[in-house]
Amino acid sequence: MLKVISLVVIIAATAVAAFGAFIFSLDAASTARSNEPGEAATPATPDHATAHNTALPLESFAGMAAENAEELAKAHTAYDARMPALQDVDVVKVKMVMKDRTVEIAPGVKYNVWAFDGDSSAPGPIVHVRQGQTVEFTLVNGGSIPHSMDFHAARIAPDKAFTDVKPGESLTFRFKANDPGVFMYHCGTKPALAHIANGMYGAIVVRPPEMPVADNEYVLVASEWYMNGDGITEPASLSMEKARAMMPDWTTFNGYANQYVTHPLTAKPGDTTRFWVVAAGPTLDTNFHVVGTIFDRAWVNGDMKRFQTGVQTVLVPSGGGAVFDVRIDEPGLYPFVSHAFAHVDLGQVGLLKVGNPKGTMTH
Ligand SMILES: [Cu+2]
Repeated sequence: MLKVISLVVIIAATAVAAFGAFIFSLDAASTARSNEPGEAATPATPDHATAHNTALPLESFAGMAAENAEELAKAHTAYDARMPALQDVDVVKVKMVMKDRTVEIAPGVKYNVWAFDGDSSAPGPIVHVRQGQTVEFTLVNGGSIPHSMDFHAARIAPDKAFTDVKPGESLTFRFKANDPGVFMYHCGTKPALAHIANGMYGAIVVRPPEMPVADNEYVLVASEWYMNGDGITEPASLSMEKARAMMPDWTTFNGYANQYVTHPLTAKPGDTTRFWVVAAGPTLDTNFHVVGTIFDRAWVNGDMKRFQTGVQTVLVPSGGGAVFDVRIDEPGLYPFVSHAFAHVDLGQVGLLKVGNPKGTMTH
C-alpha cells in the first residue's frame, strides 16, 4: 500500500512540475518545452543529447535537436492552417500527386516521406467542400511503390475506390460529401501503418449549411513521426519497430513539431476562433485543449448535429475528427495542445496569439 501511495505522489509531483515548467516555457515565448521535466523523462541517450538539454527548446524522444534549432524554426515556413475557400461548383475536383521526397519535420530534422507533391508534403492539402457537393478525386502515383487514398468522408465501396494505384498510374473516383464534419483521408495500402507514418494523410472539411459564425478558422492535423535515425546527420526513414511500439520521436500539428509556437496562429480580441482537428495518428489519439479558455462549442467526434458547451478537453481519436470554437476577449498567448503531455514534450503544441501581446514575435 505504501508503495502505491508513494507512486501516486511521485506521479502527482511530476505532473505539477511538468505543468509549471510548461507555463514557464510559454513565458519565454519562443520556448515550447522546458528542459527540467525533459531531463527526468528523457531516456538514457548519447552524451550529445545531454549536452544540449539546457540549450535548446526542442528535442526528439531520443533527446536529439539541431544546434541552431531556434534559428531553423524561425526560418521554417509553417504549414498554412487557414481554411481554404469553398468552390462554387457542383463537382469539386481534387488532384493529389504522390511523391517520395525529403522534408523537415522539426528544426533541422529531415525525414524521407512518401507523401504529396506541392507545398504541403505531409499533411496533404486541406480539402474544403460544402455538404452535398460532389468530390472528384484523382490520385496520381508519382512514387515508387503502390499507393491509394481512403476518404473517411465518403460512403463508397473501398475495394473499388480505395484500391492500390501502381507507380506511374492514376485513379479517379467520385463521391458525394453528404456527411458534414472534418474527416481524415489517408493512404490505405498495406501496411497502412507504414504509409500513414510516412506522411500520407490529410483532412477534408465538409461544411454543413448552417453553423455559428466564426471569425477565424484553422485546420489542424495531429500526427506522429517514428524515425530510424536522428534525421540531423542524415535524413531519417521510418522505424516500423517504433511505430508498432507507439514510441514516436516527434509529435506534431500539421507535420512539423512546434511550428505554431514559433509562428502562432492569430485572432483579434473578441473573435471566435474555430479549430477543425483531425488526429491522423497513425496510432495515437489527441486530447485537444486550449490553455486559458474553455470550449464554447465542441462538436465532439465530428458530430455536426449537436455540440457540447463548457468542456475543457476533448479526445480526438486516431482516425477521427472534432470541431472547436473558442471566443477569447483578453489579449495573450493561448497554447493549443494535446493534453496528453508527452505529446506536448515531443512537439504537439502551438499558440493562438490573441491581439498583440508584448514579448512575442510579430508577423
Ligand atoms: Cu501509400
